[in-house]
Amino acid sequence: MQQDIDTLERELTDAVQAAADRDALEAVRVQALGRQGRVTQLLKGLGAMAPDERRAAGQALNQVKGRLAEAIEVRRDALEHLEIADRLARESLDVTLPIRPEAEGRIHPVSQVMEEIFQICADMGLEIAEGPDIEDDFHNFTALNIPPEHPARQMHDTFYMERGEGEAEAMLLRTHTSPVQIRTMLAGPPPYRIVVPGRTYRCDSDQTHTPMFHQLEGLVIDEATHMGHLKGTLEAFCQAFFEVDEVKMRFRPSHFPFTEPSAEVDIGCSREGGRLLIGEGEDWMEILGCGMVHPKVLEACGVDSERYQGFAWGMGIDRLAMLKYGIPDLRAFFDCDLRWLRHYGFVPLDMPTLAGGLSR
Ligand code: 2NL
Repeated sequence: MQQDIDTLERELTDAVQAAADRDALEAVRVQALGRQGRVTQLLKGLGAMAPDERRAAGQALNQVKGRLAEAIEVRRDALEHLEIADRLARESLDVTLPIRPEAEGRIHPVSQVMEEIFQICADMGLEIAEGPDIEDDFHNFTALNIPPEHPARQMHDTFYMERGEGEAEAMLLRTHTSPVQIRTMLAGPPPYRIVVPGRTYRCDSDQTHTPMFHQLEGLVIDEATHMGHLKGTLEAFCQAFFEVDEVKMRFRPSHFPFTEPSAEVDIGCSREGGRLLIGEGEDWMEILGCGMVHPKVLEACGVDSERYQGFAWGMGIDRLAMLKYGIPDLRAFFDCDLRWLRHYGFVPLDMPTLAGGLSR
């Protein structure tokens, strides 16, 4: 009996040492000490023995059981350490390797300029508002003091949708982003401080016009907002956008149905040596239109024009992108030509921030 027990202990101890991982070790433990295990079976067999034999064998078996349990415990610890050491070796990083190659994709100049404008406008406390591309006549024209017979409706070269069944009038593709300001004013009480970026559509196509283009408009309405605020806001905007300390500006009287008085804004520039320099010089370049919001527009939106007043402006984002980044042809903007995008596009991770520099 004693010899059998010795042999069993040696066999099982060897199996414990040979277990290559924790699953194998667990299998050995079940095989030795589990309910059907070999040591357990022997312990169960003690009852059939003579009392003397039983005591000796019982003692020996219990000692073997204790030593095996201990050996399993020790082996489990060792295996755990081995696994950790193995993972550390496998998962080590060589921090001296070069970073991944630069991303292939590029940010479109229109997206870049929009992002730059958002940074500037957010810093001025303006909120971004958006609305639908497909509009109705009221939001696109009537509420903006452009009545049905107004020549501006023709000037705008509007794309009309087909009139749907049961619809009193045809829907249209918005010709400017102003309907979003109308919707904002109709949705709640003043004050309003918003900028509205988005796609706009006019049936027009040549070197400086595409049927779809991008606009940004702004609207600031409060009780004491005046033309000085308009000039200051636009001057600060232009300095930030063109990233210059001083920018020469000129406000020329103009006319829009939705503002009174109205102005067009030119910035100083020079075109010496074929290079366009913005902010200074003897030439002028028109960049936006603006004015004090017409009382009729406020009233159409349920805003008391005796108490509230303010300014609005509008500018073409595509044109701003051309000016700032020296891109000559507007039509190439929407050709989806990857070679063009690689040349004029921006690296995705170089996002514009005021603190980091808009375009570096
Ligand atoms: C331009 C001129 C302008 C506005 C847009 C506006 C909007 C509302 C009320 C009053 Cl809801 N005005 N927008 C005002 C003046 C000029 O755009 O040349 N855009 C490219």
